[in-house]
Order: sequence, then structure tokens, then C-alpha cells
Amino acid sequence: NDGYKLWLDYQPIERSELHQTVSELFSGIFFFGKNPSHEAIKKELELASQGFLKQAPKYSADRFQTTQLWIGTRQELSQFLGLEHQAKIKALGEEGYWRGSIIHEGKSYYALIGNSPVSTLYASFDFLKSIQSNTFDKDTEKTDYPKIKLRMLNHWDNLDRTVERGYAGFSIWDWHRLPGYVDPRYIDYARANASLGINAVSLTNVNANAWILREDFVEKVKVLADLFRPYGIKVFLTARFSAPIEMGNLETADPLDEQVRSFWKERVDMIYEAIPDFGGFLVKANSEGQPGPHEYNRDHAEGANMLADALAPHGGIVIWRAFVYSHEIDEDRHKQANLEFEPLDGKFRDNVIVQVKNGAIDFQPREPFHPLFGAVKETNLGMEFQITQEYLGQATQLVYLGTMWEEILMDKTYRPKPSSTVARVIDGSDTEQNLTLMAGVSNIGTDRNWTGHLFGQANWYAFGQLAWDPDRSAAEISEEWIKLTFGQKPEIQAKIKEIMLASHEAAVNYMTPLGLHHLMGRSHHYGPGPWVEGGRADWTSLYYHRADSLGIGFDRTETGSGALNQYANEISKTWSDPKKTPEKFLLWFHHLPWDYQMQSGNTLWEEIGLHYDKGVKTAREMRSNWRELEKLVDSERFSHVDQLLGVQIEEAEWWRNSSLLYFQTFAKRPFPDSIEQPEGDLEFYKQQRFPFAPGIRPNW
Ligand code: BDP
Repeated sequence: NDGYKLWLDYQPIERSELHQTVSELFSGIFFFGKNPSHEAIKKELELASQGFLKQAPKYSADRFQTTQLWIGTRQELSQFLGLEHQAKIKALGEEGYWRGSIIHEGKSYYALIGNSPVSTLYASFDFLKSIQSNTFDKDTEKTDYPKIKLRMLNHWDNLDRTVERGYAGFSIWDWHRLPGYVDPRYIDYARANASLGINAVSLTNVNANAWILREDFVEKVKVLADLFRPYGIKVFLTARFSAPIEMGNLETADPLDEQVRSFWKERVDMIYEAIPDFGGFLVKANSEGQPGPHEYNRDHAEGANMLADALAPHGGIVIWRAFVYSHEIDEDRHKQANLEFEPLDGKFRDNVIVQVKNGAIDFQPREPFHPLFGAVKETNLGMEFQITQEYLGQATQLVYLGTMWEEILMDKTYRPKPSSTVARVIDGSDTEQNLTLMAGVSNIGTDRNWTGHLFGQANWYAFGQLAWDPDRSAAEISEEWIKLTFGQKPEIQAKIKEIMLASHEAAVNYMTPLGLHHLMGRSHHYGPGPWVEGGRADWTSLYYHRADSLGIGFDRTETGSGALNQYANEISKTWSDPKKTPEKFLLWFHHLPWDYQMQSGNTLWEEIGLHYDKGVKTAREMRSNWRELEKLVDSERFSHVDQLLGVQIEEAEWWRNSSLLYFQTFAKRPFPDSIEQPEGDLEFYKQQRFPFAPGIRPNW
């Protein structure tokens, strides 16, 4: 098992009763109506039937006689549903579905019913999942619907097949051979996404190349869009703000210039000609050197609205990123997005979503939630998570991100309502917003197992599940993924779950405990680099940890950068006192003396040491837990994970030793006795160079 099949690995059904039920259902399938999503369902039923029962499914020509399983939309099945039942399904919305048994003239039919063809596909995936995880029960009905409208993957893929931060090999989009050659992987990719309810993808890097907007590239994109349509997936592209200059021979990209506006309108019309349900543009502007409206003294709203106006007649949208910061602005990077976007509240068109990273710095191992969530009232805000583990050990380490995302989604923002959480802001229930979005930066590449590390699949899976329902628990999602990926054995379940649920805290401990952040190696972001200095200040580690002979941490209270004030009063007032700040964010908001007394009674210096050491120990436990599964998991996957856990332990030790040795040069105190004494020579660690680490950017 090389992991290619992901969680759609339909293994033979072992429980005889379930086998019997499923064989019956698969012996007479009837589709109401005809549409491309039904073809997608058929394909899935065929794969599943071969896997579960080792035989092909049978379709019946007649809806009653030989039929067991009905598949169709609410409208198509309306004559078999009472009015009340129809109303109940309808209330679930366009993407909602119902599955359960229907008795008609004394005979029972199992039915998969969606409000649209695509939600019928969602019902089918859910049905298959319940069989695969041994929970299917014909007599229990189930309804479901997504809480967030756009559930989206952001690929950071370049047109030459390299991937920005590509930790799972190269891009799966083979632009060179498209549109003529269609890699079968594209379908498996669409199946996997649809099985999670992911309904949008942006194909290209946010550091965009304008070429993707050329006619010949749009022809290639069209092939993918056509392929993904039956799976309910809309295609988006990244738009380079300076495209009018680069491709339109204009002298400006000023969003208020008429020629610029016509350029975009024509491009957009051309794209919709080829792809009538094109999603729209994802834009990174005026950030990290990307062009944007600021060059013309226009603000983000003017830039976004210009594109939004071109897209609006076709129903397209603009996703405008709030990940903006400039080293020319002498402000804590933490504050910059709020400073730019809060004054623009209410100025964005209705078809613009501002996409905000989960934290204000940049996908660090742990960040407090971004202060924009809850701060604006009349702007559509979307969440951007990073599935690819840029700062979390990349595709070398097992770090289950479900727990981290859950933590953020559950965080209380106290705005706009006193009870508001990040989840309630982004799913629109506490705000006025009509467009809702959760995006995840993809960890998918050309690796046979898609994500480089097998457990990277769990992060793709968890992202999809949380985008569908941000209230789901990370633990429950992990259980589900384990069942679908490793089967039913309870011993496997328990061990893997323990490993997964411990993994994020472990990584935070051995990388950046107690609110420390941005301590990684320069450029590739791999391994420790707390000593990184020189060049642009907010790309160094010293800027963030601020260690000196007196203490460590970034003062973001009023005496410091004041970033804490960007949060609701309930947070900013309380957390301005270090004693009332959650210790996991202590050094994020405070610069404290090495002997500062922690809740445990230890000094800050001791506690830092204890956390680093604990991280290493947990990483070791993860491996010993995994090793208990040697006989229970196939050898291919066992060895893959085992070897990588070996590397993870070494890296955890490397993080701990180098970080503690480095911080000790300021603290000038002994390490706590109870921890393993960091070995080695700081100079040795500093000399480590990784010129070929993935994700390296030669000019950064
Ligand atoms: C940072 C990455 C960089 C991305 C940037 C972004 O290091 O490669 O281009 O985010 O989100 O995390 O635009």
C-alpha cells in the first residue's frame, strides 16, 4: 500500500451482515435523471463495489422491480417524497443532502438524495464512507450540509511545475502537456476533494505569473475545469496585478484607469467564454514584492473592486489576501493587515472576500488568531489555513493540524457579538456576510502518496472536514481518517489517534514554545535558526524573540508595539497582564525577565527548557507508539512512517539543542537538572546549511 488511494481505499467488507446488506444494495442501482455528476457517482460506486465486494455493481433499468438503491435529486424523486420530507431536504440548501430508506408500495428502497446533482454526489461519498468505516445502518437517516460556501484549496503551483513551498514534490498540473494530455491523477484528485466537499481550487501560485491569463493557458485551464465540474469543483486563478503592463502593453496597472479596466474586462470575458462557471481570481497584492494598487496610490479596496467589477457580470468573485506587510512601514508586522484593512471596512464590493491567514504573522507553529477576525463588520472575511507544513517540519514530520485549526476556530473573538468565535465569524452566523470561505494552502504534489508524508493526507482530510463544518472536533476527524486509511482494528485506532493528537503540541514545544515564533532557518524555513539576523528585519529571528541579557519575548502591549490593542477589549485588557495571558502566548505578547515566575513555580528560563525537552520526549513516544503497530500495519506504510519519525526525533533534538544553547548565551543560566542536557556546540548548529531543501527561494 503506497498510499495513493488516500482515504478512498475501499477494502473488502469483513462483517458478514454488512457485506450482505451492501451486496443487496449494489445489486440494483437506479439513477433518476441524467447528469455528469451521476457519471462521477457511477465511477465511485464501481470502484467501491470492486473494493468492498470484489464484483461490479448492477444497474437496473426499471426503478422498482430489481432496484434497491435510488439515486437522484430531490426534484427527481419528488413523487416518492411527502411534502414534509421534501421541505425538510430543501431546507438543507443547494449543497445539502439526505440519505435513508423510503418505503414505496410495501418495498423499501435506500435513497441518496441531494438538492443538486453535486450534493447527490456528496450523499454518495458519505454513504460509501459509512460502509468503509463499518457504521452504515440502513434504518438510520442522515442529513448534512456545509456551513461554509467556498471550501477551497489554494495551490501555490508555478507554471514550470515547481511549487512555492512544495514539500510533496512538483506540481500535479502538467501545463506543458495540457490540453492534449489529461493525467488520470486529475480525476483522482477531484474525487478526493469532492469526497470532502471541497468545491473550489485555485490552481496557481499567489506569487502569480501573468501568463496563466493568456488564451493558450486558459485552454489548458478549461480542460481541468471541465473535468472538475461533475465533482462540483470550481476553478480559480491567481491574477497578477501588473498583468495589464506585462501582457496588455499598457503603461500602467492603475485600477482606476479606463484602459486597465477594459483590459481586465476583456480577459475575464475571454475566460468565461471558455469556462462559463469560472470561480474568479485570488490576488496577493502589495505584499512581499508583489505588484498592487499602492503603486498608483490606490488602496486595496480600489484594486479589488476593479477586478470585482470585471467578474460581477459573470457571477465571479475576487478573493483578496490580507497577508500584506511592508518593511518600509515602521510597524510591527503583526499590526499591518489591520492597519490597512480596518479603514476599508464597507468599501469592498459584495463579490469580494478578504482572505485572512489564521494568525497575523505567517502560519507559525502556533499563533493567536488574526485580529482582523471580528474587527470588521461589513467585509466578507475568509480563513486561510496552510495545509502544507511550511513551518511545521514540512513533509518530513508528522504533525496533525486538525488540533491547531480547531483551537483557532474555537477561539473567542468577543466581536461582533460577545459570544463570537472565529468559526462564527467566518461561517457568517455572527456577521452579515453572504460569501463565506475557508481556504487551505495545498500540500499536494507529485509524490505517489500525494502529500510526501503519509500523514499529510490527514491534514488534507481534516481541512476538508473543517471547511464543511468548522465545529467538528479534530479528535473525531482523526478517528474517521484513521478508520478510512488504516481499517477497523481498535488497537490501530487508539495508537494512531494518540500519536496524531499529541503531535502538534510536540512540534510547538520543540520548535517555538510559550509564544516564541519565527525562529526557523532562513529562506527554506527548515530547521532551527533562532540566530538568523541581517537583511530585512522582519525576516529575521532576532526581530521576533528579542532575547537579551534581561529576558525574552516581543512586547506587544502598550509599552511595546501595541498590537494587542487590535483585539477586543476582553482580550487586550486581560492579556496586557502577563499573569493573565495564556502561557502558550506569553512571549508572543510580552518581553519578560528570565527569572519571571511561571504558573508552575518554575522560572521562565527553566520552563523554556522543560518545554523544549518535553517536545523531544513526545516525539520519541510517537515513534514507540508507532512501532507497536509493526505487525498491524502493512510494511510499506509502516516503514515509511517509521523512518520519517526517526528523522523527526533527530530534528526535534536539533531544534531543542540549538535553541537552548543559543538562548543560554543571553540567559547565562544552567539548564534545569531534570531535562536532558542539550549536547553539542552552538557553532556547529549555526553552520548547518541546506542549499537544496525544498521550498528554497534562491533570491530570498
Ligand atoms: C509565506 C511563504 C511565502 C508565500 C507567502 C504568502 O513563505 O513563500 O509566498 O507566505 O502567503 O508563508 O504569500
